[in-house]
Amino acid sequence: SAAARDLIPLTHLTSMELHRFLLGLCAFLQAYGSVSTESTCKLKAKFNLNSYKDVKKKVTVGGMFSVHQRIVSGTRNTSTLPVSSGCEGFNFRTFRWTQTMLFAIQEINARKDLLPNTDLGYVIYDSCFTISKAVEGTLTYLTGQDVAVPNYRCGSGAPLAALVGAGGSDLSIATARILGLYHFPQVSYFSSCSALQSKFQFPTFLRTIPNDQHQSKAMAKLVLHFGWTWVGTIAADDDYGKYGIKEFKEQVEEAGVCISFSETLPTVASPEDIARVVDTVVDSTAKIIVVFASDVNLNPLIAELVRNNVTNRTWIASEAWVTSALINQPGISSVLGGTLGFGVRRAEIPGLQDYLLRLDPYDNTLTEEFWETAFNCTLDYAKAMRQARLSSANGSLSRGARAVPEGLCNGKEGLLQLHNTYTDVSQLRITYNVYKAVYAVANALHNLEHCVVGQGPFNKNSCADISAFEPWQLMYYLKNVNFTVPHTAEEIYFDQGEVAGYYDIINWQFNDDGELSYVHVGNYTGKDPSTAKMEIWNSSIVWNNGQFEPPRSV
Ligand code: TCR
Repeated sequence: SAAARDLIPLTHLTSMELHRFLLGLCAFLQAYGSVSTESTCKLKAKFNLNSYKDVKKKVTVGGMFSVHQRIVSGTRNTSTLPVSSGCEGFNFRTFRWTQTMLFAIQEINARKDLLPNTDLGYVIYDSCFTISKAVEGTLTYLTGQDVAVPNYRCGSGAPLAALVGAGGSDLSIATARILGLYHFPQVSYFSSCSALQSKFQFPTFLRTIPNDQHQSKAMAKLVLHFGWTWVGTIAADDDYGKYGIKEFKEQVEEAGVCISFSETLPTVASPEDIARVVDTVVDSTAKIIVVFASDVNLNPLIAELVRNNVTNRTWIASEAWVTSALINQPGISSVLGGTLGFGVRRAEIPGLQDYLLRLDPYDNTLTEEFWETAFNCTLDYAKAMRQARLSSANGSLSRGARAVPEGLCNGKEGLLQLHNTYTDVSQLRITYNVYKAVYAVANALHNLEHCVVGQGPFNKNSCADISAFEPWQLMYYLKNVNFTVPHTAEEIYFDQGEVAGYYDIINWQFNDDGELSYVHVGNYTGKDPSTAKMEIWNSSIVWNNGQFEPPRSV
């Protein structure tokens, strides 16, 4: 119908359409009062209350992370006041990323040589892997209120610096459109989709994760390196998979490689979809299969391949599943041994693990939820009492059980012994991107603060004022930032908002007990594709079935 055709997803709007939409929304909200939002997903704005608090300037940095996996599907009741939906499914890995942002801010605030006269505060939103939540968070952030009204900010609060976020590319595409309208910089640590490279559509978007174009080129180079001429491809049915595999195909076809099959994996795959892909893989003579998909989408397929014992294939993994704990399940060794894949740069961040372990469970609602989920307990005495009463036979409890009801935790439980993804700092890749993103913002602010009067970059050589700058002024500094990351000495600068494409080449090697280790067998560096360099240590690679000779493609 016509009405259904008019419904365009927010991510598909052009900036102009979005601007009109937001102005309309703004007028509407102002005229009618607004929908109340329950801001459960927002971490409070915080500053270091140190002794300098009176002399130091303050700037707030925004962060957006998908700490929860989804929103709660509420009832669509239109007879009561609508509230913003809550989120569920706590994710320990993304929670580690939020804490890394706080760690970086703390580190920067303690430094005397970086932003010495300014204290960074933060406000963090949970985008819950959902576009509507990401948009809501962005509007709330821009307006500085719990209610999202664009173009309207009240309160004397510290100026906003930039948004670090928002998670996956679909979320960043939505938030970057809104932030772009207000010339507001966004630095992403996770959104790698090549669609985000358009400066026309996303003028204020920058990222510390390489554009996936580099990865597609790296995959193509790998295929050509081993002389494979007959390959199959599997891509997730989302922007990540579709753009990634499209560029890979363009690259290899140009070089004369033939594609045996190209399958897409639906995001919500039915058993029939999975069976179809398995059949394709089994029926094809291609022995090399390139997969561009996230671990969540790929997992059901892997399980089915294992069930059908589809061995003797070499898998080429994209960054989204190459070191995934989700894929690494018992029984995969015969299917996935010898996999080669690409991981974004890994780093050690000294002090981070200590910081993660020092987490105060009572700090805010997210830390509380983290603790209760991790230890499967409740921090709330009254709640524990209620539950204990409910589960006891006659509703009465012994004195001991009343003092410490079962299921109560005290916040002193040992985090390290838990072996939780949150405290696992062995593969800091995206975490390191978060760290770099915060440092990029801090360095840009530092340069803004240290602008020499009369030699500034703005109108009539003027400077911006750190306590009242405009977002576009910070954008100037972010675009031109050039710094070395502490501890790793990596040099970071943006070229059209992009960083250089660097990847570790990772080989999956299983020992006799079926334990998997990710062995670093090479590197790919591509500032621009023409000067791209791939280094690969052939002798360190163990191929599938434990062989040392590379497979042939047919
Ligand atoms: N950027 C992807 C999503 C993604 C992902 C992952 C998902 C990346 N790495 C690892 C799951 C696991 C890289 C995006 O949407 O831009």
